[in-house]
Amino acid sequence: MINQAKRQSRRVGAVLAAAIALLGIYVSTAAASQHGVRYDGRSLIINGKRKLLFSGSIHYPRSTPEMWPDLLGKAKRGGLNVIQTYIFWNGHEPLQGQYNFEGRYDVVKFVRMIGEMGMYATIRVGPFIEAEWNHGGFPFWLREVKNITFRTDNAPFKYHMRKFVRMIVDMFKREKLYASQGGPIIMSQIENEYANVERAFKDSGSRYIQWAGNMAERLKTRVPWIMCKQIDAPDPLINTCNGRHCADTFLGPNKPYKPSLWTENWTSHYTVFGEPSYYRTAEDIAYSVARWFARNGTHVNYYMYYGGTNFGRTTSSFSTTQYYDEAPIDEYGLEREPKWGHLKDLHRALKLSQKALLWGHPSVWMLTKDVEVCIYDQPRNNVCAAFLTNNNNDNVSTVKFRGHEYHLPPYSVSILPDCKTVVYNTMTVVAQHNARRLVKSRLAHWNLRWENYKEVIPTQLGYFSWKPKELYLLTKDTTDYAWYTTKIQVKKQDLGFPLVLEVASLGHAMLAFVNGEFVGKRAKRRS
Ligand SMILES: *[C@@H]1O[C@H](CO)[C@@H](O)[C@H](O)[C@H]1NC(C)=O
Ligand SMILES: *[C@@H]1O[C@H](CO)[C@@H](O)[C@H](O)[C@H]1NC(C)=O
Ligand SMILES: *[C@@H]1O[C@H](CO)[C@@H](O)[C@H](O)[C@H]1NC(C)=O
Ligand SMILES: CC(=O)N[C@H]1CO[C@H](CO)[C@@H](O)[C@@H]1O
Repeated sequence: MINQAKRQSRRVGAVLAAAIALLGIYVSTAAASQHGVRYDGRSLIINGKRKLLFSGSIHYPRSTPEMWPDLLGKAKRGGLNVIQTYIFWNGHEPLQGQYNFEGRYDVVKFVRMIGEMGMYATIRVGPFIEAEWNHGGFPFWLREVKNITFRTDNAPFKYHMRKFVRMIVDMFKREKLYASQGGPIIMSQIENEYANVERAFKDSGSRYIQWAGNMAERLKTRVPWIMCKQIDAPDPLINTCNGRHCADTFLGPNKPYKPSLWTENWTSHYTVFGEPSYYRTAEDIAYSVARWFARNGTHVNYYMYYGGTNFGRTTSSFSTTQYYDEAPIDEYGLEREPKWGHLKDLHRALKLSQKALLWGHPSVWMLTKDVEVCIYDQPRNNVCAAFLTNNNNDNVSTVKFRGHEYHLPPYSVSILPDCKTVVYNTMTVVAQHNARRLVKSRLAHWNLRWENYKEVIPTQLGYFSWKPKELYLLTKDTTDYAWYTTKIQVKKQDLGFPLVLEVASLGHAMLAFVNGEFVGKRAKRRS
């Protein structure tokens, strides 16, 4: 829609020389009338147009602004038309009232760049985001607010949440970044997988989720708000699916007039220390995405499309600094083949089926005990697209469909954009394979100056306490380390008995010293 605005403005410019002054007026008046995002049971409708949406997560603080144009370009060439990101509160407000929107945290620049590339953006405000991010995105100071309880019907929490969400929304509005203003943002998310904790909060939890939905709606972005994994998302918010196989696990939108949106389809898994990295094949991802579109889906998001790097201390406990290296774009910003290419081919096949998918009539039936047919049909306009799913994990299925014979590889979906020709099969990878080889950089050898990152280790905080203080409270999230020292006088008559140092909680890891001498260590494994 950026392109559309540009094209229109060029026309205006041809008629009137004072185009620049006029552009502003044109955009703002047009915004009020035709721009905006609506939805119905089939899809999102962006500025009056239905679209199939292929979205990928790229988190701005997990790469540098210098990398963004290249990453976004690769995403676009991979067939994506939406970029999804979380908003990272503790990066933006590390100290209460002191904001940071610079460098890797320049989210306005990031979103604007997405628009300039002709793509849309989805903004997941949270503000609790999890995201394997330090403290799930909450700034440490929030915890010190009197009487606060996070993510429930608690007045101090709601006060701070609303304040932050409003600040972010106002900023995007000021920069005219919502689709309703001619910008790229087509959706925003409030909260995040709240259903995981809702039951623990009982009534207060459901009151909170209603409040969060209403609070978000009142901010009047004129683009839809969503809640992921939240079956009771209040109207008009859309409940969306997160998972690996949403076509077969999602219970569906909670109202018939809401579309099926998939906000997190895990392309891999984040890596944790001490465990091998998780691998998900291109074929398996393609299978579940093809099935999703076969069964009424119109929006998918790859989590992550590019994971990047957890710089400094931004990662959550146990997660490595390398985030989703197995995504279609690896940590270094290189296409990971055949994942990137196989998904690009999938997007092309789905786009060829777009007319049928968005306007056709869906029907589903079993052709044999293993083969499911999903078609989208509009005989009047001669439009038809079909998906043939072979659910047999071991064997090829040979079937007849509309007078033609098809050999369907095991565990695969074939896409027939004209209900006749197979243009894509999820098991048949034609994208080239590649491998990453690490070689010493000539540049690095030659003239690159390395710097050490030094974490300041506090020596004395001058604290005295009868009990060890909680680390987080003590260090205010400036470091992950603390020394606890204590003095024990051993009486003469006890000498000769074995002395035991007992520590009730280790945190993640502990080194113990007695009289300055190292006596042992313990590290907890991830639960
Ligand atoms: C915190 O809660 C206590 C007990 O409910 C109440 O007495 C106190 O006024 C509250 N403090 C603040 C700052 O809200
Ligand atoms: C797709 O949507 C149609 C119309 O809302 C519905 O009848 C059908 O059951 C849906 N198909 C699946 C697989 O959920
Ligand atoms: C695949 O075919 C073989 C040979 O006909 C058969 O024994 C096996 O049960 C089949 N596997 C499945 C999952 O149907
Ligand atoms: C909705 C869905 O598919 N959720 C699954 C996501 O994956 C985890 C394991 O990685 C499952 O436990 C969930 O059921």
